[in-house]
Parts: sequence; structure tokens; C-alpha cells
Amino acid sequence: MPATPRSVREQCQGEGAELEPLLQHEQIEGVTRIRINRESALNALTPEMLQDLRGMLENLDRDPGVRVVILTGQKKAFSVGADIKGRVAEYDTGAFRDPLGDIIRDLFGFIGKMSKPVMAALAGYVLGGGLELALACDVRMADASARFGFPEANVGSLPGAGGTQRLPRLVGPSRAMSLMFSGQRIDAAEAFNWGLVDRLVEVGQLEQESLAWAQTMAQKAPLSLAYIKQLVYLAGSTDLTTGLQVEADCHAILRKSKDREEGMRAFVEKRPPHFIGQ
Ligand code: DAK
Repeated sequence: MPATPRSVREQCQGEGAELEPLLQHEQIEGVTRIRINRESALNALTPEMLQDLRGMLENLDRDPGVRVVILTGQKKAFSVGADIKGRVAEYDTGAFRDPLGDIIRDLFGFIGKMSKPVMAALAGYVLGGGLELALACDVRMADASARFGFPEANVGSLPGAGGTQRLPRLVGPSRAMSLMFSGQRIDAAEAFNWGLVDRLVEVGQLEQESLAWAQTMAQKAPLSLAYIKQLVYLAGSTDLTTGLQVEADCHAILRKSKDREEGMRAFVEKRPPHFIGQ
């Protein structure tokens, strides 16, 4: 796993501060929970943190013991987006090229290509690039404290990490534009009504409920989840005839998998299936 350079951590957590990883992860049976851990800056994201997250996800995608990934933050913030202080410093260097763009596109694209479900578990501020990161995940759970917004137009920018494309696909164009035009935030209940969030839980329940939801998924056949994920994303970028053809092909492939046979036998034998991802 790539290490965050000490200087970057010091910059993020304050000089002399006890250095903690800016991304923490823990494994609970088949579920890995990654926590963004930069509370002092409301989990503002630096390029180094995003690169570390990419490396972490790559390792988890390769690990057959990991069936589902949860990406979460702190109580006060999932993330307020890009680290504005760092970006202002870039203006001072006069750099024209924006290195963040490639890093973000690479990371968010990778989440969609991963063979495992990636769930965003959201509390507190979910703003700007933080909201775009949540949108790049496959499913979203929020607790009632979550607040969602795109403040980019306040500072002469736009949601450039997929926000203008992913949000309207989830909630429709006018709701998406209303959020982006106004820079105003919506609360968790409204986000749930819009379909931005799939599940809403009470404050204090997020850890437990997101884990329980992830564990339900982790018990399913891994190849089923991998194919379902790719087919659903394909639905957003292809015509129906092509999508149905690819779906039929994937279904035929799964029919020959060991887990499919195991799943059917387990049903008949009235026992839980033991899936191996083959
Ligand atoms: N970056 C750095 N530090 C931040 C920050 C941010 N985005 N947001 C908050 N902080 C820091 C504050 O500076 C403060 O640190 P200290 O001053 O204490 O050292 C600490 O977090 C606590 O913040 P506040 O004191 O402001 O806390 P409040 O509760 O009063 O207010 C707030 C919370 C979330 C309403 C406020 O902090 C705020 O408005 N933050 C800015 C949120 C924002 O504008 N986010 C969008 C960032 S722009 C790209 C694609 C995408 C992007 C970039 C490039 N390419 C394709 C190239 C993404 C851009 C963005 O996400």
C-alpha cells in the first residue's frame, strides 16, 4: 500500500501532531471499511490522499477475502471536497496543469470498474468533491446528520469530478441543476427523497447499519455481484438491445460457475451456500 509522505501528513494534521494515517481501514469478516481521517479539515481531500485511496482499493479488489468495501468519514464530515488551501497554493506556483484532474478521474473510474460493491456511508458534510466521491460509489447510505451540496459555483468552478454527469443520472437534471446553481445544501431526508441516497438511518446508527447492509451483500456470490455491477453501469451507456445481449452472455457464463451450482444445491439441501468466487 503506498505510504503517505510524512511531510504531507504533517501539513494535513499540523506540525508536531501525532501522525495518524489519513485513511484508516479495518476488516470485518468479508467487509473492509475505509475511513477518511482528516477531522481537523473536515476530511478535505489532498491529491496524496486520493492516490493512497486508489492504491488501497486496488489491493482490496485483488483480495478474495474482501467482498464489499465501505467508504466512510467522520461524524462531522464525510468530506468537504478538495483541499482548497492546497489548491490556492498551486495558483501561487503558477502551474497551469491541474494534477488533481487525472488523479480524480483515475480513482473514480476505478471504483466503477472494481469487481466488488463499494458503499459510501455518509454523515455530516458531503460537499463538492466529497459528494462526487460518494456519487462514484455504487450505493449510498446516510444518517440524518448528512448535508449535501455543490458549492463550486461560489468559487467560480463547477463539479468537475463527475458531479454534473452522475448526479442527474440519479436524481434527474432539474434537481441536479438546482443543487449546482444555488450552492445550497439539502438535508439527508431530502437527499433520500431525491434518490441521491439509497438508505437513510438515524444518527448513531450509520456504522452498524452500513456494516449490516454490506454483510448482506458479502454473503452473495462474488461473481454475481461483479457481473451485476458491470451490467448496471453498462445500462447507463448503451442501448437496450446491446445491454440485453451482454446480459444474456453474462448470464450464460454464470450458469457454468461453481458458485451457481453451489447456490442451487444449497437451496435444495436447505443450507446456507458456501461461495468461493468461481
Ligand atoms: N479545504 C481545506 N480546508 C477546509 C475545507 C476545504 N475544502 N473546508 C473546510 N476546511 C477547514 C477550514 O479551513 C477549517 O480549518 P481551520 O481554519 O480551522 O484550520 C476547518 O476545516 C473547519 O472548517 P470551518 O471552520 O469552516 O467549519 P464550519 O463548520 O464553520 O463550516 C463548511 C463548515 C463545510 C460549511 C465550510 O468549512 C466550507 O464551506 N468549506 C468549504 C467547502 C467547499 O467549498 N467545498 C468544495 C471544495 S472544491 C477537479 C475536480 C473536482 C474538484 C477539483 C478539481 N478536477 C477535475 C481538476 C473538486 C473541488 C472541490 O471539492
